[in-house]
Amino acid sequence: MRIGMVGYPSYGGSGVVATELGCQLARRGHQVHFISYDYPFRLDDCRENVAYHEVSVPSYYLFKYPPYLLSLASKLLEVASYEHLDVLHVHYALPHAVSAFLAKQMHPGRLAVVTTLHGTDITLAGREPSLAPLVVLAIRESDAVTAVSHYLVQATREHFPVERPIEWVPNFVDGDKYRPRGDLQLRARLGEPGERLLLHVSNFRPVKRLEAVVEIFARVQVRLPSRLLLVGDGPDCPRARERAAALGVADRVHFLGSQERVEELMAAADLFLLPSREESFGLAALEAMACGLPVVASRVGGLPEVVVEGTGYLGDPQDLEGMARAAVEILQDEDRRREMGAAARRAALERYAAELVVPRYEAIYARLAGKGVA
Ligand code: GMT
Repeated sequence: MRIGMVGYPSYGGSGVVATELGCQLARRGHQVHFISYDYPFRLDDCRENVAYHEVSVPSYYLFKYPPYLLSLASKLLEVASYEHLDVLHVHYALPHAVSAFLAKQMHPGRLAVVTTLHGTDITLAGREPSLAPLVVLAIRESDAVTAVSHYLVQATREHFPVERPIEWVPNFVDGDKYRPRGDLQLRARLGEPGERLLLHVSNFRPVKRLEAVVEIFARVQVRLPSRLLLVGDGPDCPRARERAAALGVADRVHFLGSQERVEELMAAADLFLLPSREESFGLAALEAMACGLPVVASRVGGLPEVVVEGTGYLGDPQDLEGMARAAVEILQDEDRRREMGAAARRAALERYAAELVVPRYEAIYARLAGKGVA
């Protein structure tokens, strides 16, 4: 099939899913057209059957704000028409699904639109009164709507009561790429022998509670020699640095910035921390699990669907001491930590392996094309 794939190109869960899904589909022989304002993060890993179409936004003296939503809509129309797309798959409701709706209105034939809801488009940004009606429009007018966890299906139904099915298609992980590696050289570069390595990967937004990550680590490192690796970047970076300094752990907290080969860092670490305030799924936790890491996280949103019994610990987001205690318990018994890590990989692949999930998207595309919507 010929598939248009729209997502945020930068560091962030929904963009990663869009790119990884496009690559998986391309490997399965589909023609995938990525459409965005920048070259998608992680797209370097796949080249065959893939094209990238850049959206440029005109500047004009009356445009105080660049009209990205409109430029994206025009680009979607162009790519859909000239590349004869069978389906357009947009990730994150705002503004992508709204642009897709406009493209569909302008398209001379029929253009099938699949919208995947990722989380904050429903739970945070999408609830802004100025934006909520557009989320309703996106949900109502897409030909298929999917959400990445049962929690998000439910949250969407509760907050946007639109009469239409919302299908559960969870996020997925490539178990060949995200796997335990035993890379002792990398491990030796990251910490001293005998030290435990705690890892957090995110876009450092307030919802991730980066300061809580540092606080948990500060409590762990007084009980066990350890280091904290922070991968990613975002607005909460300076505050986390300040917190680390205030807690006297700055020399043990390493800000590694955005990393292309995050799977290698995951495989070299011992435990993954994700004490988020809100998390519709927790893709980074899933990837860490596939690399054989136990996860200590908040019991919020869709995380209990991912971090299941025996693969880590889920605590009250406010109970940082509880999360620190759980991390120490896991880290101080290496046999138990390894067992949990192995269970985490098994759990990740049993439910969320790419081979299980990607065909579900293909089935949706085929269904829409078959219905004559495409
Ligand atoms: O919070 C992020 O990491 C960014 C955000 C996004 O849309 O880019 O992530 C959301 O989508 C991810 C992929 O489906 C989910 O794994 C994250 O749980 C979700 N984030 C939140 O719900 C806060």
